[in-house]
Amino acid sequence: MKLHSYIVLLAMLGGALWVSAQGNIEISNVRPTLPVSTGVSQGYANPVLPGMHPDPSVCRVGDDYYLVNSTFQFFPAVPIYHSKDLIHWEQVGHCLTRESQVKLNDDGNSGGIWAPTLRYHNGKFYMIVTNWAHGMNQFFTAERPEGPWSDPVHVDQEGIDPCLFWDKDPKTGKEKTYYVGSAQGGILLTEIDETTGKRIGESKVIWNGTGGRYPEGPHIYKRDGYYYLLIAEGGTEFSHKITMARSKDIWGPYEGHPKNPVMTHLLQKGQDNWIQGVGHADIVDAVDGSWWAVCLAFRWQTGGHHLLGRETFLMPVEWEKDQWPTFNGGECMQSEMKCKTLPQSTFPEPPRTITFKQGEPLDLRLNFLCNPRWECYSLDARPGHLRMKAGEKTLDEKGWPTFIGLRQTNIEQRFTAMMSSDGLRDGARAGLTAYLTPEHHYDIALVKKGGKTVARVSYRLGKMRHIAAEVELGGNKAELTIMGQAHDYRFYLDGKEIGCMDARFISTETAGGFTGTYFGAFVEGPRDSYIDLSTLTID
Ligand code: 6LW
Repeated sequence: MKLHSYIVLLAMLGGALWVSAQGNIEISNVRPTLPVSTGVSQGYANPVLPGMHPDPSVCRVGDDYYLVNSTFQFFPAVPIYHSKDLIHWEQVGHCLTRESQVKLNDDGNSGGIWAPTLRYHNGKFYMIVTNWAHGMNQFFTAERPEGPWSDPVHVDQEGIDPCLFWDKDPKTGKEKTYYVGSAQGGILLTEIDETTGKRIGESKVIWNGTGGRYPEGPHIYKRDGYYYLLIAEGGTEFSHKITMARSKDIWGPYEGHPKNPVMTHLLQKGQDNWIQGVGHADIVDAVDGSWWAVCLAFRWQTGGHHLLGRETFLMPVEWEKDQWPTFNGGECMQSEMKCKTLPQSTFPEPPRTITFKQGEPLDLRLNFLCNPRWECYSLDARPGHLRMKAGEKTLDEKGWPTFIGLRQTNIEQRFTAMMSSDGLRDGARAGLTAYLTPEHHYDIALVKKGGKTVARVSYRLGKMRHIAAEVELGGNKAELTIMGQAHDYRFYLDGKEIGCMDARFISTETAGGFTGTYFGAFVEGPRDSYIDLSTLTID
């Protein structure tokens, strides 16, 4: 079947619904429902966005806050969240929902989309990002956070972790657009032509950081006549840190913050903290004049391993006029933050059970791997079900296996689906996976062999492939469950445990990369094999 995509812009009462349909699968950006205000203003829980939400970037429009994250090989790319208090976030869509914006097809684990920056300028949203699989640095614009977002403008500048900044030329009073990114071992600045993405003049390394490895993730702000540069150093692991410098001239020289690093947990006082790897921050001035930083960090589990990826955390920033800012009073972040906050405003929890209906857009939490092959997915084949057909790739391969999943967001979390083996041919495998990379995942799946169906628990650990359990199925239906816990994953067939495996072997420390665990449903094998999914439950 030929892949076709089109965009429909629909005017709706009280807002707009934007739908990009791919085959019969709709990826939509729906305006958020109104938040329920609780009015509380003391304390909050970190992370504010649990599960794989690294490299957060935040901006404010009036009293609304918006935030984006990296998504690597997952599609749609760059989720966009909305908040009224910086603590509670509701996803309003994805910035990149179509192939003309995001090509990921040749991409393996942790390639693709890295480190976006979100800004609001002159009545428009800008999202600039690195795509390793296609064209490197590029930016997109939108009138509304939920889109539609434009096609990319490619920026003629090497490097990663791009940020945009606008400033008036003091001599001419004309506005200039700057690109700042990480390249050549430092933080690189260049002026660009916003309409073409072409560089204007030379690019220059303006700061090398304080000597930590991988100076990266820069964001630039102007306050009280100073240009402030906020960056990450130390690499995105236990030695990660946030550092700052300022200058009266955007081109430098930059002097470092006297208290650098302004935040790190790589200190004695951070050694027993559950939260580690703090870095890659962005700051925002709130509507009440307070300042806040979002940053990434991870929560370790099972002996110094982390599995959920790098998550988004929030901390207060004190910033008096002409002074250097202080991050969280110079103290480490905690999972229970005790500080004055903006008046708190919550959103309804997303449903625990995801259903599939013809004509209804997919739940915004769901992702595919790379650019999906739309002919492998259908909402039309069987009402109330998502039919997933085996494609050319298996779960063990890079690229686009037939897969749909969502982030594991709690260390203790259960993922369940009801499956039937009716559509499976001999040699096919379909089920659920706790997935970090093509080489590191644990699966519970229905396998058809010699006319019989078994429920199989299997592990892929680098070069090792292991079948841990096979239980013959009585009928043609089964409820499969994966249960995440601090030290183990447990696997259940119709509520009965049939396998258990140490969590640490699919941790980032073991497997590497920048992503976090996804819970997904998949099918692989002979091309005429399929499964029909009616629900996916995460609780
Ligand atoms: C990102 C870099 C980083 O580009 O990890 O933590 C990389 N920081 O800044 C990928 O997320």
